[in-house]
Amino acid sequence: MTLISSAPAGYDQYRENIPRGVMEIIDYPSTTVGNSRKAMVYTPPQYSSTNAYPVLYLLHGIGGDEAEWHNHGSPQIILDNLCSDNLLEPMIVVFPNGRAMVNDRAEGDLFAPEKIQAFERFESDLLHDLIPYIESNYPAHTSRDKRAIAGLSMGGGQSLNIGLGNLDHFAWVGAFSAAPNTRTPEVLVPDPSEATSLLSLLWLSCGDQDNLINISLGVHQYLTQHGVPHIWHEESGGHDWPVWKNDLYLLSQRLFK
Ligand code: FER
Repeated sequence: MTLISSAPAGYDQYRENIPRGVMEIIDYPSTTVGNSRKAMVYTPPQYSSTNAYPVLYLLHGIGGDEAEWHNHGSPQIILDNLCSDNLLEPMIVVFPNGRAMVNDRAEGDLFAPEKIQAFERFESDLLHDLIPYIESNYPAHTSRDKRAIAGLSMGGGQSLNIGLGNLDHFAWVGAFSAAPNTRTPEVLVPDPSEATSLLSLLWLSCGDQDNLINISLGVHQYLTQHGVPHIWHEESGGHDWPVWKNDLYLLSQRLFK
């Protein structure tokens, strides 16, 4: 399926007098890395610990860390506005640090082999450390149909690798401008009929000026050939924040519905 749309003007602008969510920084113990790791967590407007919320894990790119979305993507404004317009299922959004190593800051040679490897290691940190922490410290639903994973570029590749590789954990998977860490389509989706029956949403998007677009196109073509329902959203733009913010706006309102 192809879908052409973009967010309306003002979608990422702070509005006065609407209920607001809260963005906070957490530390969680990681058995995978062997230390305490940081993440950011957004809880929605009118959040109450007596409710139960679905959770989106939203991942950053190779130049970022757990604060990248917060620093560049105005996610709390976008999500608060969507909530205020009744377009969003209230959800918790977790912004992890996808570089699972002791020094996980985005510094030095970002393409060094051990740093690229740390993006692979994150799968274990997410599944064994962060998700259990979130689900025991927040009023989070714990079933696969209430868990989503999405991300930009390096985090888009991670979302496909981890999400499609663990369909017992995730029913909702999204990749914005997926990077070369993306596994080949045959490895991502070895069993198209299983993926079709388990996925509630598979979202792929990329800017038409992005040098990495062939990676997304390759996955899109494979999915099309094998009859796996998905959304392919090619939009005008490059490897950049206007595209990713638009993608968050469009994807988030489809989740958990
Ligand atoms: C690469 C080009 C880009 C690559 C990763 C990226 C692992 C990631 C870009 C980003 O996250 O913005 O060759 O290899």
